Amino acid sequence: MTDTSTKHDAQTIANPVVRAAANAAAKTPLTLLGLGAMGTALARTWLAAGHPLTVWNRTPGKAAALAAEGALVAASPAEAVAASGLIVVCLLDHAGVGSALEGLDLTGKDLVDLTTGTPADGRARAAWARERGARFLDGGIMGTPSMMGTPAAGGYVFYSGSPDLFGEHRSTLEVPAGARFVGSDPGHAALHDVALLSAMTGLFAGISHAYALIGGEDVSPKDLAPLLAEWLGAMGFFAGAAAERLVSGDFTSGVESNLAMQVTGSATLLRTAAEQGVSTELIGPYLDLMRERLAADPAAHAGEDNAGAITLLRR
Ligand code: FVH
Repeated sequence: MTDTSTKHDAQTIANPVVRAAANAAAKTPLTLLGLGAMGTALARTWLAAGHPLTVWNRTPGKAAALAAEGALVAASPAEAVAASGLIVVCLLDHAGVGSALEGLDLTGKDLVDLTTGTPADGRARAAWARERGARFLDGGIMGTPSMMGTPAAGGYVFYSGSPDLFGEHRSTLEVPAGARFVGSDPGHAALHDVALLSAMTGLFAGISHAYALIGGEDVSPKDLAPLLAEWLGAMGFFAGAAAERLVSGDFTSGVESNLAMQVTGSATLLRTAAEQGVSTELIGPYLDLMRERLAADPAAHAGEDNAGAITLLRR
């Protein structure tokens, strides 16, 4: 029996015109609502990869450049949603998504919301989409617009919700940045996103405090910068070490830097801030939490790792 598929593949590979047509045909058409900084960056990656793309933005002028690059511009959210089976939304906030999609027919559509929101926002949008006959994925973008379409930059997107939608559209969703599926609970993409953004906020707070400390001295921020980056990288071990302790419930075995020592040492951080005329508003709350943990039961907690203080935060 003749293997026609092999013959066809050979023809396709040999003929660039046939190959281009086959590539375009293989690209999933999609619609993108929202052409802010992030939406525009996402759009460019799908256009560059050859995906037929329909776009809509509340302020129409922002679509002009993308139209010149090959995007179809829809005049309304309804027209945009009708154009494709896969709808990606990247607007400022959850409320904006609600108003843009209000009253639209989503029957049989695949809706992917990349707008930053809370876990509750993701779950509410999933239920809302299900009621309207759509499959749903929530996404949390870990990256900035300039990282989209640049794999070496390390950006990626957390996804959660419909595993079927994710499986079917994974290759399209991976065009702008890597895709990490974190489960069928539609709240979990936002949970992972916000957990990492919250940790980043603490990191930025610490770096800000460090720069303020050297502010009045003959020490350049440029000289401190590599030292900060190196030290924070070395201290990144705390993420894994704290996870081990939280899972085992053991905060005392093998402790090298015990809580009593750290609470005493924190006075030095506070006195240095006072000497340098720097507010402790950024680092103070974490030092207070360690003190609270020690004060609750000094005999039990003095020898602990400071991961024990994490247990106080769920109030
Ligand atoms: N930019 C970043 O660094 C990041 C990084 C990681 C994730 N985010 C999130 O992405 C969402 C969009 O962010 P963005 O950077 O595109 O934001 P803007 O440039 O401010 O554009 C906002 C777009 O949202 C449209 N919009 C706002 N409100 C409404 C509404 N009520 N109805 C319809 N559209 C709305 C806005 O339209 P316009 O002002 O141009 O008319 C823009 O298209 C966001 O969740 C980030 O947290 C960004």
